[in-house]
Amino acid sequence: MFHLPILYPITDRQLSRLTISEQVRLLASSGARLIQLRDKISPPKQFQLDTAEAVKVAHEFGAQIIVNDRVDIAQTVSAHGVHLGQDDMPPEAARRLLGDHRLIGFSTHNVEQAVEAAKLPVDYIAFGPIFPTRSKQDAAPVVGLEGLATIRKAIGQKPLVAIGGINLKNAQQALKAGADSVALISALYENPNEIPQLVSEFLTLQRQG
Ligand code: 3NM
Repeated sequence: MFHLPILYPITDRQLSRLTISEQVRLLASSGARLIQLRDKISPPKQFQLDTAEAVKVAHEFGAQIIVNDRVDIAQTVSAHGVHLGQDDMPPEAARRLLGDHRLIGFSTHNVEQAVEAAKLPVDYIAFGPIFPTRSKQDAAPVVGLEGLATIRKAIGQKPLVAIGGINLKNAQQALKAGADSVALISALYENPNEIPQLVSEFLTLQRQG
């Protein structure tokens, strides 16, 4: 089974005011091992170019890259995998395209979706938003730490990422409630100079399971 690193940073061009590869360099050189490239604004051509560059940077540091939404882009840049939402290409179809050696992550927002996801050919399940978030425009209702604990029980051993409003103050609680990993956007990018320090602090968190 895929082993999720405890920290799962996601890029954000607006919040960080950095290019995708600048973000990846800062994150990977500070110890992040798995990074999701997310860019809801750039046209596909730009995202493709940025992603190709970011994959090269990640390789320098031995970090793995997951591409948000775009199975085709993940494939052409030989990313480690793709992260899909409920309205993206279904995971079974993505698995047929990507084969068994690439990672597929899948977003879920309630118990039904998570239980369904656990039966799909996905390597990890993301669940959220755990807390209120301003980084996703069409975020589902907040599920809370209780919701997270329920999902942990419902999906057995499947690798689980908590997402939405996670920061240094509440990350340990999310891990205690059963997450294997915490996904972060806004907690990382208030001040790009602080990214290395923040990554180090998040990396001191302890998995509970
Ligand atoms: N997905 P922040 S919440 C990208 O609930 C994303 O699936 C979510 O950003 C989900 O760490 C979210 O700034 C935004 O709250 C996470």
